[in-house]
Amino acid sequence: MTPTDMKQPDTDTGNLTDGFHLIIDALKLNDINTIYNVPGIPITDLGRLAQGAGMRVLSFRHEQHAGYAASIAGYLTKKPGICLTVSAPGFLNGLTALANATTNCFPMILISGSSEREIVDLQQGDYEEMDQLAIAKPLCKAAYRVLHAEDIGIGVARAIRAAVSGRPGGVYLDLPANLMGQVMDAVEGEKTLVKVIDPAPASIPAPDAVDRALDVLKKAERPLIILGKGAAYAQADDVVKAFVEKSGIPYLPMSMAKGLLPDTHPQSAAAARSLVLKEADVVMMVGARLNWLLSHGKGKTWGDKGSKKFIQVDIEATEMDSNVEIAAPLVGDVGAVLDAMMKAMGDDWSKPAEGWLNAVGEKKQTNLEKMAGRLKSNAVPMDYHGALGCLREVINDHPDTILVNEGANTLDFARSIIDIHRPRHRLDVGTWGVMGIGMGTAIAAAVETGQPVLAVEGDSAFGFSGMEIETICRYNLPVCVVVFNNNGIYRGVDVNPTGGPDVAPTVFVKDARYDQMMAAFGGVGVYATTPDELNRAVREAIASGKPTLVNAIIDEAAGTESGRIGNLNPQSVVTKK
Ligand code: OXT
Ligand code: ADP
Ligand code: MG
Repeated sequence: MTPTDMKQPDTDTGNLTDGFHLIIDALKLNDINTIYNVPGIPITDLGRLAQGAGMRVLSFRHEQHAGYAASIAGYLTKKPGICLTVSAPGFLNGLTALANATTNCFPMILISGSSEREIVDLQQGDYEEMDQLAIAKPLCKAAYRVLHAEDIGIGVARAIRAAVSGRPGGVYLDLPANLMGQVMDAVEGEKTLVKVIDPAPASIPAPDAVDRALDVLKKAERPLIILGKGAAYAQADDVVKAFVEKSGIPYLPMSMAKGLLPDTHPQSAAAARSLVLKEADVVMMVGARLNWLLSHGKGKTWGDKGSKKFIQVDIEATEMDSNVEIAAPLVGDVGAVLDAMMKAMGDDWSKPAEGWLNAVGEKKQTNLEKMAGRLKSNAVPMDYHGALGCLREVINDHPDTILVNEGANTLDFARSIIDIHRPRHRLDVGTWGVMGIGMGTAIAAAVETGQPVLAVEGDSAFGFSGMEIETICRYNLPVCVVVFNNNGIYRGVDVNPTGGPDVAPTVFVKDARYDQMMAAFGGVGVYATTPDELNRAVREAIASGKPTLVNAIIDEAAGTESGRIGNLNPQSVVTKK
């Protein structure tokens, strides 16, 4: 059915509207113009009518990827990304992405159609029966259900405000099937819509908190700034750069904060990570949490217990003291806080002592030199350094390209090897280290920014969302996927110790032709065995903007267990005879 031959609800008369139209009008009124979805009962017509009303409606092959796309759209735009699903199974497929959005502080709204309340609540076995609201609640920031057409405007407004205000996150909006068809007077309906005024009100730090933080920072002998993806999300790029440069303090970017200042910036301490974490005496966290990625702010990564003071800038007050004592909490928006700090610093701010800057510089130089030699590797089959060395040059030459990255070795090597030059140009597995974000993230990055996208994917990681390359081809998006094909998870060399017919649990089909998958959907598929072939294929993809998949053959023995986080694997101590 096309929008033209669909039964147009009585809105043709101009007097009536219905749930479908009110939902679309409520979103559009709030400048939300893109929906990431998988169609089906009861939301198929919602997608059709939304497209008919001028919205961009992108259909995926699986809701999880529509959800990841919506969440990254939210991260990139500061407006909630919308994922639309059918009831029970579709809703559950979208839920991983909703929970991931909440964990990563990305604003998104999962809108799911649902079955009839009267039947669900009596557990009478409705089509796709499930109490979706109850299931969503613990996994998101807020969850709402709308039962009456006249409440759609308020429901959408509440969802938007909950997603973007304060610490952003995932919101669930439950829309039962019979809501869509409810009819009401069009003029009255329009009056029920709500334009959300100032959805994320500015959050300004208290002046005494600024003075306290400045006091701590002034006394530092070996200060360090850590920039996290909250700082990138804030889109206060100029203020962040000005503050870092005025302070003269070395900074460490968390993975998705790379590019907030270009990775080539002289104050970047990325290549001196272990030294700065251990040696710094005052650490200023800016939109970053002291979670597992920072060893919870304690232990041997951080040197002697009690030897450090933390300043923390975060929009969420309860983040303070979550792992260690925060000597100077600065609760507020990154932009507002750093602006206030700069004003308070005045014109006579003294930069950190030479001794500290030199120590950081020397460590950095040693690591950069160590790396530089390995990046020239021309080994065939390729090792990670040889393959990533050439992708690093491609990004240096095309700094507007957005890098999407997942895998284990593929992730960890790419993070340190590929320099990022622009804010929000590196999107990855985030706080959970979740595999499967790849294609959804790449699609949303291309759709929301119009920039070329390079997705560097482990072969396992790619498999989680690989079918979405059809979506990439269908919408003709400028996405180049490079699959680092090492025949498995971490490595392709494990063997079944019993000698039985099954391969080891981490091993895939050898020499799989991922490139032919892309060709099957009309995209460009390239099989690359050398850094030269890889380099050429990716440059051509960026120049042409055509959907491309490069199957990059990597030495199956080159990786290590879990990349750089192998220490998190529990080890069996029992030897069975
Ligand atoms: O200072 P030192 O000397 O220590 O050196 C550091 C830096 O200073 C230096 N450095 C540099 N040197 C020179 N030049 C430059 N530019 C430079 N930059 C840095 O390098 C070192 C290291 O620096 P780094 O990387 O910054 O520091 P480090 O110590 O690594 O940082 C610690 C962490 C924790 C911050 C960092 O490691 C990190 O961010 N890690 C994230 C890890 C992560 O999230 N991993 C993904 C999960 S792994 C696992 O769970 C996987 N699964 C299971 C699974 C998952 N995840 N999800 C789902 C839904 N289901 C299952 C699976 C299935 S991975 C996986 C698939 C894997 O197989 P693939 O085929 O996809 O991938 P391959 O492994 O390639 O086969
Ligand atoms: P990373 O993984 O890069 O270290 P995290 O996701 O752990 O980053 O932390 C991001 C933090 O940024 C969260 O605690 C979140 O509350 C905070 N945050 C998000 N947006 C803002 C903002 N505009 N201003 C200040 N803090 C923010
Ligand atoms: Mg692999």
